[in-house]
Amino acid sequence: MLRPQETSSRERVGLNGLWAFALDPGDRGRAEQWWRGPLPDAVEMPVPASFNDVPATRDAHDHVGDVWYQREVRIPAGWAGRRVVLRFDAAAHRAVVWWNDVEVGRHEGGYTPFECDVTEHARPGEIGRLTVVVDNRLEPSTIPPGIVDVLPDGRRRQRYFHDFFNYAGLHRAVWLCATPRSYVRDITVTTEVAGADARVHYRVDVVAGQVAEVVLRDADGAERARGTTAAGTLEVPDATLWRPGHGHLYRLEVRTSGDDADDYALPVGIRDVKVEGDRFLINGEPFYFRGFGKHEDNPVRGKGHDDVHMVHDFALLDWIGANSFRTSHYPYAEEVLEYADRHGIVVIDETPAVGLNFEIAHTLVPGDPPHIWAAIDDTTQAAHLRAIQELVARDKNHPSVVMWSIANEPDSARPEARTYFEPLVRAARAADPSRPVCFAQVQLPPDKDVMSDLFDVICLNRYNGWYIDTGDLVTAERELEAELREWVRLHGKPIIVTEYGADAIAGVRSVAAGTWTEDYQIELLETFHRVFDRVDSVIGEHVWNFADFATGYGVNRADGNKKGVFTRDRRPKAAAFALRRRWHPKED
Ligand code: BDP
Repeated sequence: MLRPQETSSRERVGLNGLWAFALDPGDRGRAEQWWRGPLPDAVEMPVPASFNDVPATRDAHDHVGDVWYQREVRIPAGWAGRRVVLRFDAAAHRAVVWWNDVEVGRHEGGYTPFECDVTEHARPGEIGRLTVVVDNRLEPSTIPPGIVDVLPDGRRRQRYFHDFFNYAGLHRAVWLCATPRSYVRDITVTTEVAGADARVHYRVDVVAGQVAEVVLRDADGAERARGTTAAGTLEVPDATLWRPGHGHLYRLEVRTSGDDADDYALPVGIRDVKVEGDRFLINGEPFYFRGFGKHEDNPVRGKGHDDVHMVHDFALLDWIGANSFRTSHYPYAEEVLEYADRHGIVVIDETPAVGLNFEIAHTLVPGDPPHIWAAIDDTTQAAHLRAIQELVARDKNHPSVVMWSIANEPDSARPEARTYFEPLVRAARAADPSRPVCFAQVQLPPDKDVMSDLFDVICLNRYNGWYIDTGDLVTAERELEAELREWVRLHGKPIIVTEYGADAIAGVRSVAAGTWTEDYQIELLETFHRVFDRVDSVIGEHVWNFADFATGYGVNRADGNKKGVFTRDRRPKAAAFALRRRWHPKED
């Protein structure tokens, strides 16, 4: 699905700002048809933002179920005869949308966009009432999965098996867009590097019309290649490549034919990605991943996208010398990928399939969650498949995205895991044959894992010295090295350690380096680094985590997860300086 754009044929109006908002703990809204009039007892809620922490009440923070958003929208008078759609960049996790009294769309999956076509309902020049109900419940059949318990007093309690807070709501931008009736629905671009030259393969999907021309321009606007068909290959002699640290972008301008022609411009980075033996090649050059698993997480706004925080995070990545990150554990806002494209930051793009793991479920939630492979069924797998397809459909054209991670820490030891994942890996490859596919593997010895051979790169989340051999970095170093060498022996594939780290409370220091201190965090990272430097097949290190982040309640979490090398408000812990010395060896 293409991002909304302003072009000669397209307009977009941002619907961000303050909306009317109501929690619906008693499930009254759907029964009473709240979309038919003003929301009862509404408060004001900023969009985009996760709703949970804005009102400063426990009820909002812990709410489980529906919340309602509403605002008035004027359709510009000049939009007569145009196709008009509402575009939600995300609604976590399930949404239904009404324009006045008419339902115009619904979507499940909290981190991918959807459109509602209101052409037939919205009259140019008139004001309409836009109502959205967003349900934040996670069930065994959703991605990510969860369980909702109904307590004896009638309240609901949400359990989930992932270690970040279940922020929800309209936490990304909402748009009102106009296109011609005949319009460009989708563009797919893949690029191939051949020596100094390159090929740009493209495919344009037009609704009720035809492609007139496709023009590839360089950053200075100069035309580099041209086509006149809906699909084809553009030859680009002496191409300037997109590469890590250099986000060079071309523009693919697509125009349709006819009086009411559409026009769309897609940024294109020319690069190719391959796995060869135990190397990860970008444009034929071995690439070493330095960076983090991140989260979209900030005080008050939760997962609400914000350009200020985004640009600041990228500035800190630059300061520390990171060249890459993983969108753990869900697709991030499209603005983030566009920024990474422009600045040459490499991204491992992850689906929201996190928490498909019984062992971890046990440590994260009170009570006894059902065995994961018993609770998870074809419906979950179908939701997971949709999550993969929607991720690829949204992000396939971003040069920064070099690999798909289709899950984080699923239980990969039981035979059911292989049966469940095999078709999903096939589907990911079918959706995008141009990128490697991986999953982030939970701490599990290589001989116990039943599915890593299906994937291109071995991605390991390792907590030696933290969850395992806590406090004993001598054993951690020995065991980690032995394990990595076993992975090399069994698979011969490149290895990225996609998570390693220790919780550290900022300001807690110790000469004896106890757990939870800033000093132990550094020692643990350095222990891992010594091992990485000895094992040649390790081609990447992603520290867990970039910054401290909010989690659900838990006795092993102190106001959230503290494995950040920055605090939640982005102040560096001592580990940040240590990483900077490793990743920027020539600077102080
Ligand atoms: C890993 C998870 C990550 C957690 C991390 C931790 O992938 O989401 O936050 O452990 O426990 O298991 O800090």
